[in-house]
Amino acid sequence: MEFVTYEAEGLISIITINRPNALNALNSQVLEELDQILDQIDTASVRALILTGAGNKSFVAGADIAEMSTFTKKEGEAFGKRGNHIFRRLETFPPPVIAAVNGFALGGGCELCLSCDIRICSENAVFGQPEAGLGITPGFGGTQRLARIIGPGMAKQMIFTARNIKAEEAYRIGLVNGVYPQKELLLEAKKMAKGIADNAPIAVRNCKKAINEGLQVDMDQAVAMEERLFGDCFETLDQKEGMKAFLEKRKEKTFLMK
Ligand code: CO8
Repeated sequence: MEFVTYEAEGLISIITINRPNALNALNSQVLEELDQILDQIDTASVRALILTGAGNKSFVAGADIAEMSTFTKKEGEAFGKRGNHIFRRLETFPPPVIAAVNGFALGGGCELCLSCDIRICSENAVFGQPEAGLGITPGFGGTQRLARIIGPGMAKQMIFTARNIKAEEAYRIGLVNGVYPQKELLLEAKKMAKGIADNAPIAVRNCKKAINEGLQVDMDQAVAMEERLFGDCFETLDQKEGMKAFLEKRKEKTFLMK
């Protein structure tokens, strides 16, 4: 692939958007390659995924403005649909996804990190939804996910004003979980991924599902869903192993995803 790379490191995998000449902007080809990478990942052998951008300036500086500039209504809607489909795949991807935001996360780039489970960033990261200044709305889920993550008031402020915010502000409003020096960012993402990978994968995936799907329904339905996913874990070998290790006062555990 030309613009997206994939590396596996044990139970952790890293996807890198690699189009540095355009600050990793998302054109149709980048989106297609991202979709193909998700197809190719063997979810049985990956316990946590990290998504980042190549270089130390930009995570993703948005959807490709040059490509979008001549779109018709129909093409605009189709491009939005394509991006939404891929971002939704990422959001519902079975293993958790950590966005390691290493610079600009603007427009579609901000939306890309919003579709990940967890966001951490480098000190030079900049977040924003500049679309209103370009004469469009966010089109890869930004109006929906930003409001759910940082609340509608702050999301509306960011989207209506099209003002970019720096890492510290992103941290203060809960858009990212941590801010690190650029050279430590990937290391921190890997540490977090390892912390996830050490736990029982069926349980972790059920937690992801319970949180994501529970937020879309009322509390009665949400707790009923949690009960099912909780019940699902019993009789797995990993539940036996996790509880046995506790009772035996044993720190080392082997989770087989069975
Ligand atoms: N699209 C295309 N090319 C880009 C983009 C982009 N989003 N961002 C940067 N580039 C290119 C520049 O054109 C430039 O190319 P060249 O060297 O050939 O001129 C190269 O990357 C380097 O960029 P700059 O020279 O501008 O670098 P600076 O350090 O001066 O500035 C900025 C960095 C501030 C990030 C600046 O590049 C910028 O403002 N970029 C655009 C950011 C933006 O507005 N992003 C939002 C785009 S809209 C969007 O994402 C909508 C998503 C939903 C789509 C739904 C479809 C229906």
